[in-house]
Amino acid sequence: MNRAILPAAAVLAVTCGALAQSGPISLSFDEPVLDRWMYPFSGTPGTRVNASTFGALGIDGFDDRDAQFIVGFDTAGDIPAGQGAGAYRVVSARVTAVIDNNLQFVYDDTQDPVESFFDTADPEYVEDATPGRPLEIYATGYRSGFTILSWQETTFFGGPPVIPPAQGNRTAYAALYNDVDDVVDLSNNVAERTEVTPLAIGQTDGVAAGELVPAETVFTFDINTCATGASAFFDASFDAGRVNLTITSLHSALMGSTEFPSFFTKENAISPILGYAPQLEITVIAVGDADLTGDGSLDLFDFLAFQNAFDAGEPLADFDGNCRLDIFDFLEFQNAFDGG
Ligand SMILES: [Ca+2]
Ligand SMILES: [Ca+2]
Ligand SMILES: [Ca+2]
Ligand SMILES: [Ca+2]
Repeated sequence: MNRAILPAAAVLAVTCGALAQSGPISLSFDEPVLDRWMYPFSGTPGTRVNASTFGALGIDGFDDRDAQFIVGFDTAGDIPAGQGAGAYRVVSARVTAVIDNNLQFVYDDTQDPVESFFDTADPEYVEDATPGRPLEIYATGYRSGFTILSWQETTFFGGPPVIPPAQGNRTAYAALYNDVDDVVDLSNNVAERTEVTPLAIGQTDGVAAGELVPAETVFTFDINTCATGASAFFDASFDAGRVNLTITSLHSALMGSTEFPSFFTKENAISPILGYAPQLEITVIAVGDADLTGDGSLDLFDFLAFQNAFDAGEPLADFDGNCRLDIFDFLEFQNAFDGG
């Protein structure tokens, strides 16, 4: 199929003059607009200089994902907000976060099955086959009337708990977006015995899997834009003009254990100097925009860019946004091109 594209391109190559849309939009944020250690007993919500993530499994009154780390970035200045769902598709998205504690936890670069977090006496318990626990990143959801925009890093932790002192009540949480307005709290997925799929597992080149992680290790979360719920989450986020993501992990903090990750926040004095605040790089393109070269005109080079992206298996070529690359993407691209 790929070879057939070029002759078609030659036939269709025309220059349509200036376009309203601008091709791929690539953004790079050196720090978040908000970052929050989302933990019930933080005395300084939103302004702490670090944020840890850990679990509290099997303890009534506490969410399984007890300490979460929410990082938010304003996109409204670059990706026009208020366009509704389905206006943009994400080509790539990467969050980085830097560890601020030293040699406290072991690097695990793959997901662990939910059954590995069950009580060892549970009939469905399975042993964790990989040393350590992964760092995960999820979409963010809200309750108590808060929204993507109204929730702030200094917002109070929660309303009346389902189980005191703090279970099931956080105002913002790791979430699955079944739809833009159908959002599920994943903070208790182990108790609910539900397997969940993060948008990404944190990766690093600085440490081998199974080794202890030193301070200043950079973790990269390359977001799977085809993960369940990802597109609905980004639809809601771009419409609001802000992308809030939640880093969590299920390391144990029982019996005084400190064997869990802690991250630099933007408030840390070192963060602006060394670039240790959480960061986001993201590239999106308006749905139906055929100006893949982003030069404001449609011509042969857009066809070449499409073909190159298609051959490389890149999401840029997934023109109908269904997470498969096939002839229909070419047809959609050609229609968009013909439509100017
Ligand atoms: Ca903060
Ligand atoms: Ca593991
Ligand atoms: Ca172009
Ligand atoms: Ca497709």
